[in-house]
Amino acid sequence: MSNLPNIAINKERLWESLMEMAKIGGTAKGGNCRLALTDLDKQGRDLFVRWCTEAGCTVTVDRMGNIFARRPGRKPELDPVVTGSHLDTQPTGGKFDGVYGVLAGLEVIRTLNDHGFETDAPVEVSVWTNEEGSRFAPAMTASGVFAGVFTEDYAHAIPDQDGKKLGDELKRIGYLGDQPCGGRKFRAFFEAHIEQGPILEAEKRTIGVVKGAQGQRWFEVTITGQESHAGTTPMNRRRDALLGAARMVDRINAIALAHAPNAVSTVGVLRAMPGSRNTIPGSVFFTVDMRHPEDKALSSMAASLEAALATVCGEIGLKYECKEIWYSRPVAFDKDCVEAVKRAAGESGFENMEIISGAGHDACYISRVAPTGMIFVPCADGISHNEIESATPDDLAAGCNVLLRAMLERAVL
Ligand code: HGY
Ligand code: MN
Ligand code: MN
Repeated sequence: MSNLPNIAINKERLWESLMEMAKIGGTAKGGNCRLALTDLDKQGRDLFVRWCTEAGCTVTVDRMGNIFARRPGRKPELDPVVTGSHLDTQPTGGKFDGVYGVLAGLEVIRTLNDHGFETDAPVEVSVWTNEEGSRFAPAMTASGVFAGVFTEDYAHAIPDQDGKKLGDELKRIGYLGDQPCGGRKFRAFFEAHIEQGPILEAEKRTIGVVKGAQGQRWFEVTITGQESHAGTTPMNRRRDALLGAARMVDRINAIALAHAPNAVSTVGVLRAMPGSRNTIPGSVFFTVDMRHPEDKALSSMAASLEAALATVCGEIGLKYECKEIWYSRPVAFDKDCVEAVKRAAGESGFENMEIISGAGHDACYISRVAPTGMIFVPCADGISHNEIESATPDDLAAGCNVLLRAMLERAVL
């Protein structure tokens, strides 16, 4: 489109904003820990709101704590072109997962301001509450409420492991907004994010044109045996819940391998009770995260999990309870948005390739209620959800320039 301005973002300013935000919840190893709705999350949100207000945006907050910073366009009656991501992190997260998409959106606004460029449609940058699902499970909760996947009551009632409820924590940090969550149309939604995997780096591409994201199923399993004395209980009389859980960890790994090459499965949390070195564990709680790009394969993995639990617990005389707490189906993004990202990358001269996201993102749920696309940039060694997560200023700027172009294509009539 020839009527688009030939403007570029400010690479240094984007990097400085990322490093400034990274000071909030910064860890000794150079990562970030800003768990959802903690005081540190509040500090990150407050800094973002201050920056957006300084950039002349009107900021609103909805009842799930989602933040929307709006830059007016010539035609306020048009639905906004929206970008954004999340500010909450994993406990040992990095400086870029989520934050990059939020601050790339702010950089788009700052760049438009620098050039005094007025779009036709309004432009908004959003922050989605509890994308990670680490403190409050499941993930992508607030974008899920916005898309009508979860009710607000369900989301507000989610407890963390200390029993604190998501809705109460929203109120405590002052981000229980007055706007209803959802029911608002977007002209388009674009999310910029680090790939969090090794493909772009291995293929030496700067931009990932994200066609969609794989499906996920999350389970919580409790295996119950019998606590008894580690010294006096003969091996053939034990009902050792941790032995059952240990065998299940290996089986869960084998289920992914049996659905190769695209399946992945992870046991991320495992708690053995009572947790005393000379008492045989009577109960073990663990989480299961299973993912696959095809729904059928994901269902087959879930069925294999159930079968393995019955076999393993039968062998050792244990009981089990397996609860599926989340199912997020595989997602295909809007073809026009995918093409807009590809065009923007090509016209900007960046080596790019189509890719399916291994990670979940707020864009996955927003794609249910708005035309949605995503832009990936590489991260070093494909490492993420790790304090050493890193990306280069050049790649981050490239992704932000592609975001600017893709958004302008939708915001300028
Ligand atoms: O787990 C995920 O895919 C995302 O990082 N929340
Ligand atoms: Mn993320
Ligand atoms: Mn993440």
